[in-house]
Amino acid sequence: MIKVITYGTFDYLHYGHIRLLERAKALGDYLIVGITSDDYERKRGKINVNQSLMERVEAIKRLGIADKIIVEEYEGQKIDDIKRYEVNIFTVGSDWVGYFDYLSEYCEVKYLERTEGISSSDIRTKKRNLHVGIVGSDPYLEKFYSESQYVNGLVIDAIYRDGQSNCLEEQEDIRTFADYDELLDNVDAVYVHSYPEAHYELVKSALLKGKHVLCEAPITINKEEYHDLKQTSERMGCILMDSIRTAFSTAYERLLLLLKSGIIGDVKFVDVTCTSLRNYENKGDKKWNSICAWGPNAMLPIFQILGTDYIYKNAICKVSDDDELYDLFTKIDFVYSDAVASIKVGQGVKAEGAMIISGTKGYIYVPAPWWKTDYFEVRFENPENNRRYFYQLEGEGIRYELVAFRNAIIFNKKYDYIAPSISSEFISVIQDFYEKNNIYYIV
Ligand code: C2G
Repeated sequence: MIKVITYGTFDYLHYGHIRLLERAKALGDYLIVGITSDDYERKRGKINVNQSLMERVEAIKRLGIADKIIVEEYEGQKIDDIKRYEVNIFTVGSDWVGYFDYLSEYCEVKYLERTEGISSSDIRTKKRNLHVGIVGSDPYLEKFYSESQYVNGLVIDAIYRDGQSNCLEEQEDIRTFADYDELLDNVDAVYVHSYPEAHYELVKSALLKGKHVLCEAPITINKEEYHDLKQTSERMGCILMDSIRTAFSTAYERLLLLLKSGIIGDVKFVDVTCTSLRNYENKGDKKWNSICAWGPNAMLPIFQILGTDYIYKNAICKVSDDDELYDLFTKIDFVYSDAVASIKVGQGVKAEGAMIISGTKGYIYVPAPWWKTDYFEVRFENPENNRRYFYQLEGEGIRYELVAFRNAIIFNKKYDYIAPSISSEFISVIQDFYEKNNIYYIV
């Protein structure tokens, strides 16, 4: 018996895949098909796969060509599989010529002509190419736009600048709109950066026109306005999503899962610091103060780990001399019935941007800049038991955030990376800052 093995993603199975599988089967008597797991896809940079592993397995199963289906989960697994299943021939399409020559040490390697004119990414893009507009003037939008190039099925092709910068001006495929309503008439969705005080009106206008919204957190600086926007998004059947890249980083997601497994026991203390020295080149532009620029990101792990039912908070702010609503630095302690948490955020002060989560059995240390980390350590009293975790994070998590936004729109997924109750609590804390409720000011 001649055993043949081949691997693939097989997203939206098409005739290019089927022709490959038919020719692979014809090379021998028994065909093993390895389908890449969702996790391994993301690890190897394929972030646009729309169908789940099970959907892709089912599609291959229904073809009836494969004698055995396996899941490819890690780098190097092909060698293990070839040995384990005593494979005679490895085959793959010609777009991979040369890439798998190393396998010839274990079996024959054959590259089969790729079928031209069809690909999963074309199918994904044709299925739905969302036109997205961006609102704002911050230099960050350059990075946001470049990251969007990695995402199938979504194109940023419109901008409304609300400040004095000329960001993205050199991008020919981005149309500049002087009127926000006109931009909304030409897109399916918007990414609102702008600045916090302007968010409510910008988001409301978009939702009322049936546009989906990804908004740089905080979505508003007033709890009642936030609930109004959430109700409007429900009524209009639109997605309203917080933009906090950390929520879409694999390392951060896995850290939360490890905590839930009890790896460090009961969490008793969470200490989070986020700072960056921002100088505003365009003086006319509205500024993001510290509590808005970093507050949601810093509060995210605290509310996701300990919840939002803290007994009280103690906030200390150092505001700038010429603008009492611009906090250079804010420290907030959240006191729970059986735990305490602390955030330190600053746009005018530099500190070590680490996160430490302390438990009754050990603690988790996330080095700076924790908010875009690909690495963390679980540490115990006996250092020999310490564990280190690494998860690739491309582009600070922006592309994963855009994939989640696109999928939420296309598949009408209600899966909230950030629960509305948590968004609402960020905003409540920020509203207290603006309304000077229970805030101690260092003058
Ligand atoms: N293929 C093809 N013609 C196409 C598209 C794909 O022959 N028009 C082949 C690919 O060359 C590959 C298989 O079909 O052999 C599956 O393609 P994909 O699902 O795109 O996955 P890919 O990542 O290319 O698979 O580690 C090996 C890779 O997983 C190979």
